[in-house]
Amino acid sequence: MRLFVAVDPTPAAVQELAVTAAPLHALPGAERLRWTEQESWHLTLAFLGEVPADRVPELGAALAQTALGYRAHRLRLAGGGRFGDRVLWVGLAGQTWALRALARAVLQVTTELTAELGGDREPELEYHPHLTLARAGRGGHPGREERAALRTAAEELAEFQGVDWPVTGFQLMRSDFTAGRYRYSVVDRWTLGAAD
Ligand code: 3AM
Repeated sequence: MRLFVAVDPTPAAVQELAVTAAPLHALPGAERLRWTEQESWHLTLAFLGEVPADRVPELGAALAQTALGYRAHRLRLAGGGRFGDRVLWVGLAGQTWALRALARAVLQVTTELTAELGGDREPELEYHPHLTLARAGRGGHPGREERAALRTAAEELAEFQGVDWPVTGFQLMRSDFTAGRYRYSVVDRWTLGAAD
């Protein structure tokens, strides 16, 4: 199964972002973008790729151990931008160093397994915490309207400052490509366990 590890923003943070993002859907060309669904909004800590079901218990044990070593922290969804002409994202502010440390640890404990399995995990040169709002280009290169919509939406998000919310844990997610799109489901979840 295709797996990744992610943090979910709280419902209040999601709701606030939904209100902020709604007008972006009306921008010229925005209808050509593939907007992510509010129900699946997440912050990816690490993408693992294809992992056989019989390796999931050991993966879960390693992630459970990792969770024990990190503290709950607070984040805000803030700002926005784009990865090239492909991805529109919302950024993070607050205790982002804690999220980065957690992402680094998750990457470390999963690298041995993913390296052994091969797979298509792209090398992460730099971790850039973000929530993906929309993607451009179905298969091929995004067209002019899509690129313009992506650029304008990124500019509109630049000043966004969301509410403060707690990161209390993370989850192992499964990604299934069905009916023409990826659907995500939770495989397991762990609470951050380090004492203050
Ligand atoms: O939704 P975001 O951007 O947080 O981009 C994919 C998505 O992240 C990323 O994993 C998350 C769940 O699908 N992803 C997909 N394929 C990938 C790959 N081959 C990948 N990351 C790295 N290498």
